[in-house]
Amino acid sequence: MQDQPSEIQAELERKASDALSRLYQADRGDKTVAKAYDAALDLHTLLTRPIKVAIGGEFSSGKSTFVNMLLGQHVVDMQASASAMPTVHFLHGAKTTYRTIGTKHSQSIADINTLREEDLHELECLEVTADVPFLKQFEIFDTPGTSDPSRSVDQLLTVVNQVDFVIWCTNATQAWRESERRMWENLPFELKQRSLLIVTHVDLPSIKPSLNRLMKRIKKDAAPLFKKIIPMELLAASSARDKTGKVTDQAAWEASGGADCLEAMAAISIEVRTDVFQNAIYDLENKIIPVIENLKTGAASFLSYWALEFTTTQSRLLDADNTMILRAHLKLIEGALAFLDGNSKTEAAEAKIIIARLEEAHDFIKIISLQKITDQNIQESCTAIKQLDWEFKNLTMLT
Ligand SMILES: Nc1nc2c(ncn2[C@@H]2O[C@H](COP(=O)(O)OP(=O)(O)OP(=O)(O)O)[C@@H](O)[C@H]2O)c(=O)[nH]1
Ligand SMILES: [Mg+2]
Repeated sequence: MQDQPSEIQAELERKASDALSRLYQADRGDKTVAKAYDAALDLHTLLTRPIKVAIGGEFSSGKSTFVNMLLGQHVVDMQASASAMPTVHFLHGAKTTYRTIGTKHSQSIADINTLREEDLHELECLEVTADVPFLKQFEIFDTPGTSDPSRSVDQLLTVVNQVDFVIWCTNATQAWRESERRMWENLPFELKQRSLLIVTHVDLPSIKPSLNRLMKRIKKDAAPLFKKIIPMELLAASSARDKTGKVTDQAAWEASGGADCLEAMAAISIEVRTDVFQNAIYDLENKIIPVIENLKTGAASFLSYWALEFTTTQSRLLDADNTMILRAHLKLIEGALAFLDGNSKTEAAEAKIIIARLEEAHDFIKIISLQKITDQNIQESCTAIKQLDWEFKNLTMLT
């Protein structure tokens, strides 16, 4: 049976992760290893990055309501009028932060309500990070209304080059107007083929009785221009899930179009990634795995690894405090042991001696770290590390 794209994705992700940890422990002072490590890192990022989606549509078509529905909460609570808002770029972060991106400079903002409307007008974008699970999968660009005359350049056109697909919101009360069709015409063909058309406000009493007829008309005009067209009751979809995105009212979630919409977004996200599979497989087979299979073993590669890590640690510790010094020394030794574990397949005689010395020094520093920390025992730890370095540089004397 043919593997599903989601299974291929999981398998590639696992292989990229494995390769990354093997190469991380290897001697990255070696140019071939460093190159393979960078390739594995790029590959891992490519396979796991969030899919980027822009939300477009005319003035007041429900774009921001749709974004809040996806996020499960209002992340941007502003007093400024909607027409003054620039594009808002939502991405995942450990906490909520705001950053204004202007044509000339960017800056972090503690309280977005200190931004005046004229400041907002000058911005290219307002970047918002939030700890919302949905944002780990999708980055969102909420663009301001495209027929808003106060904005000279259509904001959607400025972000389309950065996104994987677009979700266009059209208001059911005047759905899929000629002005929308003309705007949509300007977008790249491939992007449109992956994009969704969301018909909002279908819960309104003026729309509900004739919804079937309306959808038939929209499908006739717009079906060839989108991947899928989905009618949505945005307010009902918002209240059908909790803050974490968990569905609390399944019937309402399905009836509102929320379930269809998220399913379609997940399918597009797989499709976008499928496009990188072939390159990913090629990179793994040609640039990464052969390097891993040829990783050098024994003392020579260890000594080059140690020299790099020792110098880096020493320079990092120049202004460090005492507890940091002890922790860094232990980490240096633990890293060296992990390196040998991953690379000394042949159990070279030197490797045995090196491992014994590393373990001895580790025990010694560990004991110090459990005592009351004084300048004197920090000094002893430094001496032990320097002694190790001297011994490794003069390894032939040891063997
Ligand atoms: N009844 C109903 N109201 C909706 C729906 N979607 C949005 N609204 C309302 O429509 C109004 C405009 O929605 P917004 O989300 O601000 O529209 P927008 O496209 O972001 O507007 P701009 O950014 O100013 O272009 C708000 O009052 C929403 O509450 C819907 O599906 N049903
Ligand atoms: Mg809006």
